[in-house]
Amino acid sequence: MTEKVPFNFGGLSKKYSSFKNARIVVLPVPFDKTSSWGKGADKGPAAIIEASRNMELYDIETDSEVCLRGIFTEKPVTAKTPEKMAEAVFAKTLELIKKGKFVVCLGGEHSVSVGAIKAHAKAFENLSVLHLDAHLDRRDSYEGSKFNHACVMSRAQEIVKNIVSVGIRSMDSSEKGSVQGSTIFFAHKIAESRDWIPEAVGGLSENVYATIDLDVFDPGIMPSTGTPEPGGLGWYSVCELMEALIEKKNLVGFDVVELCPSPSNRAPDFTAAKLVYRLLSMKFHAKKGNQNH
Ligand SMILES: [Mn+2]
Repeated sequence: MTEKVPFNFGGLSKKYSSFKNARIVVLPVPFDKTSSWGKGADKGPAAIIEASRNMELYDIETDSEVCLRGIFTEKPVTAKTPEKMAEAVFAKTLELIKKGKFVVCLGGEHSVSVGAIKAHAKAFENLSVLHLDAHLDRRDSYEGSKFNHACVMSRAQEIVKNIVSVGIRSMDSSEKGSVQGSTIFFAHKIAESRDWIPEAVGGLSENVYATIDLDVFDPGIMPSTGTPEPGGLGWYSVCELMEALIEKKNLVGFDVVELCPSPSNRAPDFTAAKLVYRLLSMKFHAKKGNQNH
């Protein structure tokens, strides 16, 4: 008799995917109500989980198998409006943190991050946010909603004071006034220099939540997003930044959002899954990560 493999992140056996044994929880939030252009981010979490079942579970760079810490895949969080979604993600995430879990939220469109950021801000003192994105997402409201994906970082700014945005290469002129007090690393500046990583990490407080909109990557490797923008970051730039972050600070949780899967190209789904797994490998391998969380 072969054991039936459940639909979980990494395709793990029961031992490493049960809630009780898991240090890590993957929380799928298949939500796409406010996308402006390409729809389909609601199919993102399932595509990431499906791709993750085909990954090698040994991470070369950290010489580790983070799956041995246990990764539980939660039931998807659903809601009808972005406001209700923020509340539902907040409640679920906080509940998981209180049970000692490290939570990884999978979007869904970017508005799903609001609830996750709020929950981490409540659980961890003096939280700052590292925001990876092509878009600034600082409109106050968009298409009649304050919870539109284009406003997510304005809502985040109401929760945490310190936000560092990286990879930005698209914004509205109305957003120029909204960036005071935050640090922005524009993609064209990143392309010119390599000093930006210590600077970006240095601008964050000890406890950091990372929100990763996959369109931060160049569409060459990540074409499956609702609003792809040219001139994005490469795989190793993002990994290098996250490695420096995890070494120097306490990464308390993260989300990966905005995958709009395309059935004709599975590579971006795999890239998203691998990103999640690489970040977990870094986090639970790093000395600092082990001590603090
Ligand atoms: Mn974006």
